[in-house]
Amino acid sequence: MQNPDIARLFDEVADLLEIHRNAARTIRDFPEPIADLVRAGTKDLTDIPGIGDDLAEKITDIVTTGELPLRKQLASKLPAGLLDLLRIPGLGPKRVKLLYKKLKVKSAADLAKALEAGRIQKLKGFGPKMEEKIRAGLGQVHVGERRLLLNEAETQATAVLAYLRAGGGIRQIEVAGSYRRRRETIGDLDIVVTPEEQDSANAMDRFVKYGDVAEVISKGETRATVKLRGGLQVDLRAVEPDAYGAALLYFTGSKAHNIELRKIAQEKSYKLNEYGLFKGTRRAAGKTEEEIYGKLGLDWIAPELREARGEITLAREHRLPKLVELDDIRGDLQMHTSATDGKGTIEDMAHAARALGYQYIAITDHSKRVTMALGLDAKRLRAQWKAIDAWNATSRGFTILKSIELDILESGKLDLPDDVLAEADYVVATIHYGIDQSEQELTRRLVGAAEHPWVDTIGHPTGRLVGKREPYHFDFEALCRACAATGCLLELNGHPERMDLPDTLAAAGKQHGVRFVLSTDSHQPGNLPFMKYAVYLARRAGLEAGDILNTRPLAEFRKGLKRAKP
Ligand code: DGT
Ligand code: CA
Ligand code: CA
Ligand code: ZN
Repeated sequence: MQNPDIARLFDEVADLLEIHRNAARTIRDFPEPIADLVRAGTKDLTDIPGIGDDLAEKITDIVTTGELPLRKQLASKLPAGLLDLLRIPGLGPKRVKLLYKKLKVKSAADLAKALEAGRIQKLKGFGPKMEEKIRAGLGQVHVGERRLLLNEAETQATAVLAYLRAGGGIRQIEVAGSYRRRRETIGDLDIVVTPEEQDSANAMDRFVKYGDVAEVISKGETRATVKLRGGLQVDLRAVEPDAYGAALLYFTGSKAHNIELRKIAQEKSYKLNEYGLFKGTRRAAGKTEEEIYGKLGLDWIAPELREARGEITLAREHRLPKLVELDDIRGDLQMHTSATDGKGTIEDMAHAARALGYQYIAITDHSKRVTMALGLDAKRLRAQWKAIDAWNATSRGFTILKSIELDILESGKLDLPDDVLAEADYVVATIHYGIDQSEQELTRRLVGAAEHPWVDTIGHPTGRLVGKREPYHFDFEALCRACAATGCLLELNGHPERMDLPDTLAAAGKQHGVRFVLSTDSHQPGNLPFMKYAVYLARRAGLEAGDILNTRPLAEFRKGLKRAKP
């Protein structure tokens, strides 16, 4: 046996494991709880595209035993802390392995010690810049405390709520906390319930028997806390109907918002807590949030705005924005097809978008620089546009916009020539490469693209990946000024892994007079409902329908694009 033969076996193991990465995606994107299908036994899992016999068997194992033997076997060969290290931005499998082999770094704590002692930068292939990055990464990632993405939390919350409701005896129930504020990550779920007839003990009993509970942390008459199998903590608190609004308000937070409210209450010689708004011992309000805000002289504030960023002043002056809603959205402006790294045809995407009630979509496959995704060159792009023309010619009341997710190259040049871009209906320009360039270079690339006559929108403008990669360093104000001056739009990418622009930057963009589009960055038809996350993001930024161009009917949308301007 020759070296290449031995090597090939390792390559194959790596490839076979990579298949599990695809399986993870398929399962994550699957619209129904797969565990229910396994338990019901009515559906053959291998009917699901991307799931074969082997994966079906593994999924069944996981659902029935809670563990995957293959994972256990692989994990048993390495210290448990290594998986935590992989979550630190800047550290991939290669670097983690080096740290382990050379410095015996087995955990985040070991890594911090090695940084302290200056041993990291002496390691071959690391250097001071890398050390800096790892230090920053260690600071952001609270190792051991994994925050869920909003869509993951939503899956868990929906299932728990359905379970509790099915038990009956519930008058009102809602998930409060960061989940209700629609933050992009969720630490734990805080559920507030009003049982019928003061029957809170029953609700607690049922709660701790929920099938996915791994551990009951505490259980009393009116509150209980459990940890689910995946590690998510869920708190349930039962309150009487007269305190429901007060409890919901308190547990929705944010803490900073609550503190401001309590101060206002004190100024009006009230006391505000989770049981109500009190004057002495008399409860002046508590049943609903509206009446509590009202007694404090405030309009009701949407949970997405409760971050103590000026919303209370606006509520007092009756100047709160009329936040955009999902129903306002008439089209989706970023999605991929099987021509590049997506999993549906143009027709599949259009069909699914139409079912959501949209009037238009843009098909934005990658341009050629993104070789990993088989990005389109001018020839393939024009062929795709021809197919789109043909499709549009036969469809009524729905339009596919000819578009492209155009790479802004490392040099600042665009990935396709102007004559091609001029033929598009809509162009969204994005950065995927050279993200470690200097602040000046990145700013120049983004501003240059925003000023280009055929670029309508800057897509996922900061490049952040939630919990994995911080926004890259560039002058966001400069980009906003360029967008405001040229009419270039900024995208709010609602893909739960991106959520880009972040809410605070979107709010800052609005102050600069920038307008936005909302998109999902869908990679298959089943991703199109991600639009709600883009809407949540926009709402957290205080955006109204008028700030967002794809709330407009198609003709107005087209007129609002930079390319339509004289
Ligand atoms: P998370 O779970 O980390 O994503 O964020 P939250 O906002 O859900 O925070 P959590 O679960 O610790 O608490 C839920 C809400 O309860 C929080 O948003 C406000 C309220 N709360 C918790 N602790 C305090 C506190 O010490 N003071 C006040 N005023 N409110 C609190
Ligand atoms: Ca929480
Ligand atoms: Ca909590
Ligand atoms: Zn992209």
